[in-house]
Amino acid sequence: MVMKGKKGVVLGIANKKSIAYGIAKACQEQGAEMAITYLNERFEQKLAPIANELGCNGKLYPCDVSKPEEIVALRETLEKDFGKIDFIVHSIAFAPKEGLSGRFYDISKEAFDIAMDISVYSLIEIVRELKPILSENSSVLTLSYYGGVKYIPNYNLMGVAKAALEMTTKYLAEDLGKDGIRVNAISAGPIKTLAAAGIGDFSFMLKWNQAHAPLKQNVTIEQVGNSGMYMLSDLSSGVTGEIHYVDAGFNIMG
Ligand code: 0WD
Repeated sequence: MVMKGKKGVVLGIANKKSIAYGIAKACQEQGAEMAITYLNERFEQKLAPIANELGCNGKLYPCDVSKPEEIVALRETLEKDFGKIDFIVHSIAFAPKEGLSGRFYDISKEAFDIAMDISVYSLIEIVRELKPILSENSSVLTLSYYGGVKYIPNYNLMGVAKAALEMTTKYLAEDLGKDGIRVNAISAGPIKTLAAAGIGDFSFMLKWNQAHAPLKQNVTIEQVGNSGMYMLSDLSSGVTGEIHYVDAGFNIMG
């Protein structure tokens, strides 16, 4: 029970296929206590049974990261519930559809700003707002993808956002290390989720990854969940600023 006594918050569960659900489940199985958040009322009802299953005990809160006041409200609620928390999972990304297929040079400034705001800036804002309630031995985890390092067909705008997110992880790790806060990212292989459905020809990405990855498989949310749990636990106490690949080895291939 490596997460026994750990308390935290998980942002980015849309349903039971979400990567964040895999991470939350692994943490719960290892003894963690947590709150989870939902984007808007459309997700609230769907998430109620999931929150129950994860043992959240009613700790299911709204948090649309594009609304700063909802992040502030989340801190106040978490402080009442837990006092201090030990981990944050940021498993959130969004880009308007026009940024996820077609010609890259057609991307509008508006789409670019939205993608960077929700997928990158939100990590900085969440960490800053929740910092007063982060314990001195806490861990923050975000989710990236290889399309932020190399060209991947149709990943387009999200590739630029993931590149920014990976550097944000490193600069945050340096800045917060002195406060005992670790910040890491998992770069997961492609997984069929709601967010993935927005990416043009995603099924080709899955086939390509499976065919070319050393392990000849696509990863599951259980595999990403277990690695995420390690990053949030004291087992990884010497690790920060790391982009850890959980992709069946795909990234090593030439
Ligand atoms: O292949 C994949 N699925 C991979 C995903 C490979 C590698 C990385 N990732 C990343 C994604 O880019 C994202 O950062 O993992 C993270 C989680 O994505 P997911 O689990 O694939 O997708 P999903 O289950 O859809 O959860 C992402 C959620 C949103 O779901 P929808 O489908 O409604 O966009 O992010 C949340 C929302 O629940 N989200 C927000 N949460 C708060 N405020 C916001 C927002 N403004 N926008 C989206």
